[in-house]
Amino acid sequence: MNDNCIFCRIIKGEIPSAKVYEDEYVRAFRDINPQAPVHVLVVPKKHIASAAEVDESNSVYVAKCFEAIAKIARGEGLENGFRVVNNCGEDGGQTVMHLHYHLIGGVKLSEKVV
Ligand code: DGP
Repeated sequence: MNDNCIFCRIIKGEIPSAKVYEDEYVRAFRDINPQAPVHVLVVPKKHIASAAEVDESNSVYVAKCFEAIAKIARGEGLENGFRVVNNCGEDGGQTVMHLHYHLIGGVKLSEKVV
C-alpha cells in the first residue's frame, strides 16, 4: 500500500467510493467520471503502479481482476458485451498510477482504438 495513492486510500476506506465488488485480491468501484452507463474501476488490492510493473510475483492480482470483471459484468447486466481498458504510463494516458481496469458498458460502444 502507498499512502500517497488515491486508489490505495480508497481500498483502505480513507476516501469514499461507490463499491461494486470486493474480494481478497480486488476492489471495484464506480468511476468518478463515468464514460458510459456502466463504468467500473477494477483495482488490485496490492499497489502495482501500472501494467508495466506486472511480473510473476504479482500476476495473480491480474488474474483475479479478470475473474472479478466477469462476475461484475454479469451483475451489471452486461450480457450483450462490454469493453475492458487499461491505460499504461504517460503515453497510454494513465492518470492514476495504481494498476486498474476500466470496465465499460451498458450501451453500444463506438470509437474503437483497436
Ligand atoms: P486512468 O486515466 O486510466 O488512470 O483512469 C483513472 C480513473 O480514475 C479516471 O477515469 C477517473 C478515476 N478517478 C480518479 N480519482 C478518483 C476517485 O477519487 N474516485 C473514483 N471513484 N474514481 C476516480
